[in-house]
Amino acid sequence: MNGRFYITTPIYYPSDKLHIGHTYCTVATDAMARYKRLKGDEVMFLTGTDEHGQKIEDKAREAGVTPKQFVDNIVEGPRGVKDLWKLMDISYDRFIRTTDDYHVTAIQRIFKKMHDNGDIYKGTYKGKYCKPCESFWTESQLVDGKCPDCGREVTDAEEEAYFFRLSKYADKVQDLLENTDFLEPRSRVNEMVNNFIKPGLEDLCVSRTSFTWGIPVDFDPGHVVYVWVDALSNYITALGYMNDAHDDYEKFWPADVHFVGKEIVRFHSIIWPAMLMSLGEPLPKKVYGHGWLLLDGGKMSKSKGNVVDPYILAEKFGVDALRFFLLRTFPFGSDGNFSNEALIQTINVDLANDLGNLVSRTTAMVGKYFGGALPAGSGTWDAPTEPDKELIAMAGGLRDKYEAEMEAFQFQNALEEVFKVIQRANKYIDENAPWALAKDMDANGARLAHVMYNLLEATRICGVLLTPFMPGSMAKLFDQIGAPEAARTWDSAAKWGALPETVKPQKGENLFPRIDLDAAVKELEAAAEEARKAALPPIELEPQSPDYVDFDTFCKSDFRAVKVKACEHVKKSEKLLRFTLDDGTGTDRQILSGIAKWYEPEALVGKTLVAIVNLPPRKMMGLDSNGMLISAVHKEKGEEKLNLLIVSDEIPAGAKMC
Ligand code: ME8
Repeated sequence: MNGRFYITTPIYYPSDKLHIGHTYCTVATDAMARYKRLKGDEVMFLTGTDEHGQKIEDKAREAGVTPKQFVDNIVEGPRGVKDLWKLMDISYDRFIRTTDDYHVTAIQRIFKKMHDNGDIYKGTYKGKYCKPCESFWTESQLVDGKCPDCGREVTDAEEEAYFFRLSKYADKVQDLLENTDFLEPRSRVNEMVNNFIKPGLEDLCVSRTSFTWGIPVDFDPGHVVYVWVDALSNYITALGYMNDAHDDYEKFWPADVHFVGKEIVRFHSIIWPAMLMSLGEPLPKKVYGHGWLLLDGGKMSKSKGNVVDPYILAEKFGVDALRFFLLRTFPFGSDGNFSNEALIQTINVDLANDLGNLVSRTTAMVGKYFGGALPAGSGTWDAPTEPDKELIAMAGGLRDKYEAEMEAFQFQNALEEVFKVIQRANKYIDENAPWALAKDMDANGARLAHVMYNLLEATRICGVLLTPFMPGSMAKLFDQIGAPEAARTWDSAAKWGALPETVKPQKGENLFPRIDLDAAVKELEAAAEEARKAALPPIELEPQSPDYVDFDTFCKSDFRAVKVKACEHVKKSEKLLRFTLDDGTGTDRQILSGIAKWYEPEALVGKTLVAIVNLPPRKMMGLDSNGMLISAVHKEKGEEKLNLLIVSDEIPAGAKMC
């Protein structure tokens, strides 16, 4: 009997463009949703964006737009969140934005309901707040005085606020975590219980008054709902809970699984169940906390500037190869180190070599030896050889093994099982040496046809099971091996022999071309450098000094107009120019200045500049420098820029600047 399956990704903060780390969870969720649909389940796959909070308000202000304009651009705009999911072939059924009217109304009702039942009360908030994480912390939760999630500075906060009686639910939540399979992987349970519940679960501050970009508490103007209460509730409001925009709450809630990154497990496994208990609603069946994609050992994040752009990778290597890599390479529950080399090697070894070659060799041989179609009878053989038996047993038993791994969200293991069969099939080609059999088609034609049939059939079964991971490429693979619709289904993946005997494969385009590792890595590094530069602020200025200088001290600095009589490079120095200057005294003044990077000496001759002339003389590269030329400095895209102060030629040499 087919069932229903409700799966969610976290809803993303549209404070910056998404990176490959964000893509990871959504691709995993998509593979899971497609797998369940393949099995015949009715699936609801929810994703969306979490658009409120101070961070977004601040970013919008910096960008000079309203918060709504700011999030609209990142969610709906070019190369925004929705574009990215389209590119990555993400088959979500529903997309929620927490600024959607129906969600806003539902949150106000949810907040009121918890208030009316006594679980939300008014008090004063005193504590620590981490702005980037939008999280409140108690003193005891800080690590070295800093935010335990991101390690950044926290600030003191005190304001009138509403509180949620989280403490009331501590025992029930502990029981849920310790005595059920609610939270996986199991290792995350200890972390939650020991770090958060056992030290004493305090009531949670659930409203703010210090900023406005949030859902207003409708019965107390000035308060906005804490962003996590707003965000977590998306999983039910998107189904129509306390609103009329949708009506599938009864059908899909409780969710089968929430996939979330490990740093937000706390919100999903403690706060979220407590909120649902307060609302009297059923709890989700499972929360799965996946690991992070790391870059050079650290979490990828925009604020660290170490992000990998999924657009660049997908455009270069293909969407399916990227999807496959993410789930094939890293165990879902643990952290994994992303590298361009690992990506390219996975594509070359698994996809180009093992799978791609299997398909292209087999389809080419059927074309060459049988003119494109296998003869009737190719599906059976009276005296199966050991390799026949092994290949058929492995491919025939693959679906069950794969299913067990997929049900446990072990994507890497599920793919490992599939690739064992692909590798076995490649070995089967070598064992049967079709090119040798083809030398005497009268004697060996029937055997050769059977070998080809077995190869196509093993490939087909693998293709069905790879479809959730690489939907576009597997549709092409089925066309190439000649699999009819009925041989692309979940049922057919457990049936050896679902491919018609007189199958007509079509050799087609190379599904996964081999990639030149060195060249591709160089190109990617260059693109990353470009992107890094583009992300830098266009102009960066030295902050103004907060300290006063007293007037008399300032007046002691003697700035004069000076005219350049001669200018040349200082020998053996890349930086220094040597200036001979008319300073109005009648005696030439020599100043050395480290500006060779920005100026050709000849171009400065005749110019009127500004120098401070009463600095003590200094020796540089064996030459005296008597003063300093004044320049304006700033940074553009991270690069230092310098402009000498060149003033009007009408100013006579020696004129004092004051
Ligand atoms: O947390 N590797 O949003 P978000 C793996 N709005 N996963 C990563 C990652 C990385 N390098 N970087 C980010 C939020 N993620 C909230 C969710 S749900 C009710 C509200 C994952 O955009 C991260 O772990 O900061 C999280 O699960 C998801 O991307 C969204 O992160």
